[in-house]
Amino acid sequence: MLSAQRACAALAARRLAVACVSSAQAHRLHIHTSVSCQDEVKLNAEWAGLAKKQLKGKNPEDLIWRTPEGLNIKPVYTQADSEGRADELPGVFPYTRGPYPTMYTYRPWTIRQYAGFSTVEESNKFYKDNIKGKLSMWSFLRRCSVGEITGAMKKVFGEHKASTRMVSGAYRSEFGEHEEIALANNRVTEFKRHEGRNPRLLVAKMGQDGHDRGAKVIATGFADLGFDVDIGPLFQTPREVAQQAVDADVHCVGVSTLAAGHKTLVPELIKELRKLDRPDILVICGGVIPPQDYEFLYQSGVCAIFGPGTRIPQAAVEVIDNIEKSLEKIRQAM
Ligand code: B12
Repeated sequence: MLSAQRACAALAARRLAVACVSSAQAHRLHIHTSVSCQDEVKLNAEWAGLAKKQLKGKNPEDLIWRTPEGLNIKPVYTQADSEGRADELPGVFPYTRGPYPTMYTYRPWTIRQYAGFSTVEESNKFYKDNIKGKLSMWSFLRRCSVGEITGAMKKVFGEHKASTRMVSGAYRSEFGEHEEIALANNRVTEFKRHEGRNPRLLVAKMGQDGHDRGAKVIATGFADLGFDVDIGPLFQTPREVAQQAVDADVHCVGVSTLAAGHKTLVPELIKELRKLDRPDILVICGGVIPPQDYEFLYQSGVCAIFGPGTRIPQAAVEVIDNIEKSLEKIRQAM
């Protein structure tokens, strides 16, 4: 992993000079003339000769990267690539270099702000530092994986810590008084009468999945219905989640998963709970999980799965059903 990170950083650094010079051209060429230039990818002959030598005979054309959108990204751009094309400026029609003349000079990107990760100021600082640290987006052009890039950036900037605050009452006040809510509430009250405490849920995010809205919505909604809810930080390992679940003595861990890590991380979590001698702690999943993976998760020990559009009161009742069934089984086995 460490060597992969180093390789990622080194590759990005090595390529930075070339990429920076060529990026504006690449951007223009590929966005502006996307389809027409698809099949005429010509490498600079002199560079190709040098590269071939350095690559010990391998074909430099193998370094042309075809993006998922079907664009060919060359390893090196020269002036010849912009021959016959207008020398465009940002803020000038057709705006291929941005709609405002100074947009990217003092406000590089605001993606992180858009994504709710930080303020505009923090986002810009992040990207400026990022570029200074030579761990920029160009790593993507070198086909580094998200994991490698994340690892390399983490070494320089530390890890993003998202707030795990819940907004109490927000769900209920939005939903209003409704039969479904009353039913779920009654079930929680009944549960407490029977078990001596509220049903307790740990909402967890594992791996590199930063989609935290669903987790927050679920945590807030379940808490409003009377559950005791713990919410874990982003980027936990299965072992950390299992430990937190055991420490908090929850009835159930609710994994929110939207970045395709479910088939690895969820079975791992179940294993860790067993290792900690708490196989009785239930595991449920929610988020964007392809339906064809549901059976795999059930076979791994997950007891319920909730996809996009989940109605929270119904999910809460289903979770209580599962917890009650499991507690009953344990009692019968004693
Ligand atoms: C917003 C969003 C983002 C934002 C996230 C901001 C944030 N702070 O959360 C940003 C822009 C950062 C982002 C980035 C990425 N995203 Co995105 N993103 C989305 C999007 C559009 C909406 C997700 C969302 O917030 N929904 C609203 C919440 C409330 O809904 P929900 O999470 O589904 O939760 C509901 C249910 O699923 C369920 N639920 C969820 N969790 C739990 C847990 C429990 C216990 C229970 C009971 C129920 C439950 O209940 C909730 C209420 O109904 C989805 C597409 C989509 N329509 O789902 C793509 C999507 C999730 N993203 C996707 C991808 C690929 C990415 C990136 C990898 C893109 C990239 N190449 O960089 C990155 C990953 C970054 C990372 N490290 O995770 C893919 C994932 C594909 C997959 N699963 O295989 C999706 C599905 C888009 C797509 N169709 O391709 N993304």
